[in-house]
Amino acid sequence: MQIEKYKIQEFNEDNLQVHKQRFECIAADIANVEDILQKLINFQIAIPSWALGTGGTRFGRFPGGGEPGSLEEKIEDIGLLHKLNNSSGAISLHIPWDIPSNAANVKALAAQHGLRFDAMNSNTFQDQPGQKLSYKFGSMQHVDKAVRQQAIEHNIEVIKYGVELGSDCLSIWLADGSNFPGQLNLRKAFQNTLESLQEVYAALPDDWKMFVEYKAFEPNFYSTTVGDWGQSFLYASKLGPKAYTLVDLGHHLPNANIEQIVSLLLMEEKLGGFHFNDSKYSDDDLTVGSINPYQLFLIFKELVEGMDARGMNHAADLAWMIDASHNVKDPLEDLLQSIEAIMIAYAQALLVDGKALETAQMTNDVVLAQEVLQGAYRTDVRPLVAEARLRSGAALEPLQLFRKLKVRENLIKERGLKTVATGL
Ligand SMILES: [Mn+2]
Repeated sequence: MQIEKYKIQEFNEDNLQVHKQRFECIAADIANVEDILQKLINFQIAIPSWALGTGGTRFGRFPGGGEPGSLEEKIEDIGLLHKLNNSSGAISLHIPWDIPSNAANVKALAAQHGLRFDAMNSNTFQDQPGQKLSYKFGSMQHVDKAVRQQAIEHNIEVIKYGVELGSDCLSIWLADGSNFPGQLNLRKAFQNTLESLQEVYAALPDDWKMFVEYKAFEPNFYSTTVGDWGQSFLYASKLGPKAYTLVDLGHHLPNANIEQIVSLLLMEEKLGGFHFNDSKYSDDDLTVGSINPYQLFLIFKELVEGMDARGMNHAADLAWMIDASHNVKDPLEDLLQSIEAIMIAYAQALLVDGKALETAQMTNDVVLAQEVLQGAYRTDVRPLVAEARLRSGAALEPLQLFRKLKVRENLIKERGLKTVATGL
């Protein structure tokens, strides 16, 4: 399915008057509104190829219709999102779920939709058909060197696919760990993992980055070999300047202060990438901003402040990606909601009065510090985000237009009701 430009323009014209009133009302209070709008226009969030199909749990899966059955259809879906919001101009692939059979064609197709290839994701958390050795007891940590070697070679293969597609980073999440005390020698597991990562690191092209993602638990429930930011930071530090920590919002223990983690990683120049989602108990797959939007804002406030302190480009210097997979929502509608939540939190963070906050901090005025932060958080920035979309040719209200154009119904007509996205 294609969304013609004139349909977006028609929709925007119908909604323009109401939007303009709302926008002018908020813009009058913001001195640097043009600067903020440009930052919002520039900001792009990568969509992972596995978020386009209905997710499941270990209890079951209830697929929707019209899901993308091939890499080409996944690119088409992300192209639709990007057309609607102009904020999802990148795709993050997972190997082996999305092996490009013809990289040049795939790259050209993505370019037609205005998409580039963000981080490449390897997979040593499940066994593939025909795979020689099993990852049941881990991959890079495994007690058998041959299993470790297989995991290393897989990651090097992923880098090769990424080079062909124009990506420039490898994202590694390891399910490695143990389910019971005594199962693993924790020190040896760390050392084996480090040595394996070092071999992959050695195969990185000069201009590539490697992200080491951490996760507190699951699928292992006693120890995880890259379990928290401290362990990831340790690997990244030992590996070298091309290795960074990747923060996935849902991979922390309950009530962790993620904004502080982000702040310190940025300070140490070791924050590389970001996976957005939300979590209620200890899950990692809820829509970003759906449970705790204030935390998301506080994280963005640290990101903006920390990146500005180092003169970094918000849009280009960190890898931004959504990492969630749902079992009750239309995946495309969910992604539109996710992007909206991210843009709102980013816009609110850009509104924080840094000077006033610093003054409050330097005078220990705790009350004023809270007022400054919450003043930004409680501002309804939706008209700013909509204006940024309007100026870049996207839809004022992407979700509304998605429904108005009956995108899902059209995809079901094209692809059928019983398609299953690869990898899920
Ligand atoms: Mn993740």
